[in-house]
Amino acid sequence: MRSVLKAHFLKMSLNITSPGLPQGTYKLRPLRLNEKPRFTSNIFLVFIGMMLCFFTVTAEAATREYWIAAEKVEWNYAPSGQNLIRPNMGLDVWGKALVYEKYRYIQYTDNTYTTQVEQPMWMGILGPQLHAVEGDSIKVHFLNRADKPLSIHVHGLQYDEDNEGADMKGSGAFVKPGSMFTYHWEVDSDSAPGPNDPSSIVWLYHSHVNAVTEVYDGLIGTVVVTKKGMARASDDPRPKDIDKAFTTLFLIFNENDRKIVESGQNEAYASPEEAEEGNLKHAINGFIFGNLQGLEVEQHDRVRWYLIGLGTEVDMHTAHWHGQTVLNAGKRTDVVELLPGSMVTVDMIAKTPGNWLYHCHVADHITAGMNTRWRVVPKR
Ligand SMILES: [Cu+2]
Repeated sequence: MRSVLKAHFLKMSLNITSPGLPQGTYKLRPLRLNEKPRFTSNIFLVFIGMMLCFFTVTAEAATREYWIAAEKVEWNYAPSGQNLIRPNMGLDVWGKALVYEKYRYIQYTDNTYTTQVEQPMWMGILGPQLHAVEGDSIKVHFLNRADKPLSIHVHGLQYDEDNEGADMKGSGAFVKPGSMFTYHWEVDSDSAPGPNDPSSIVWLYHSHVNAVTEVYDGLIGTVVVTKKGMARASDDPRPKDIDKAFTTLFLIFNENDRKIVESGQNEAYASPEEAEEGNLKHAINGFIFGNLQGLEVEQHDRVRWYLIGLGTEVDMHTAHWHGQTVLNAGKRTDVVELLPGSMVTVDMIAKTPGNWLYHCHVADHITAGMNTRWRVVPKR
């Protein structure tokens, strides 16, 4: 992750907003009746006050800049080739084809689009997670390196029609192969955590030229907005009151009609019905049957989970943690409901060490592999 700040503003404001007055109590002296108010000095003080306000506001707002390309990739739903939850049951029909031709959003360090920003393993097929603090702006320089027009449509942030990335409104809604578009989004108080939210919340972004197809393509990512005053530092917009955060997407990727990469572990399907089912990948972050790895925390860590649901009418998911409860908008639970388009942020403090199941609680989805594990290790 890389974010660019208007550093010169920050520096200036830090100097000005640190008046260096000694600590103590200051009393305002009322004017005596016959005393003439000292307008010059009062106006000067008001001016200084306004300048302080102006620079304080400016200091808190940053422009976070990101470089993202859409690219065609080969995606493997179970890189281990195994059912890591119930090994003796195998991958069933869902293992007959594992590698498909897909698309992803990939983050680069700068406008040369040469050095990829590494993502943790557990993010899987998700595009980069963008971060901002309430009051910030986000600029995304989007390069379409794929073979069809694509876009980025963001949920929850503020934008004008040119930056909607959808509905055929301007060039940002239809970025042709080989072309670029820079999206400008504002992160105001209507995009920030509300009264019942924790210190940060998650928003979704996805391609929206043909939204249905492009979500199944894999063109999905997230934005996390931190409440004003809750960021770790001016150059680190992540919330300061948590130790670790994970983002998990519950989506049944419909791979019917998509190209199965021949080099994958594919076998012939026995029937069209079997093919139909086998091409429905019941995935968490694009992995099935425990192949999503790396959800690991230390005991007593304050952990935030950003949950996303997408898909169609079969995508009624219920994310369930073993070994732990979460706080969802002030309510205690260990199951969170997700419908297509859902964005939910919940918190836990990791309590009991163990290698715990984390799965969708819908019976059909358990059978089809929408499960993995999260691990709590003793404090090092
Ligand atoms: Cu489910």
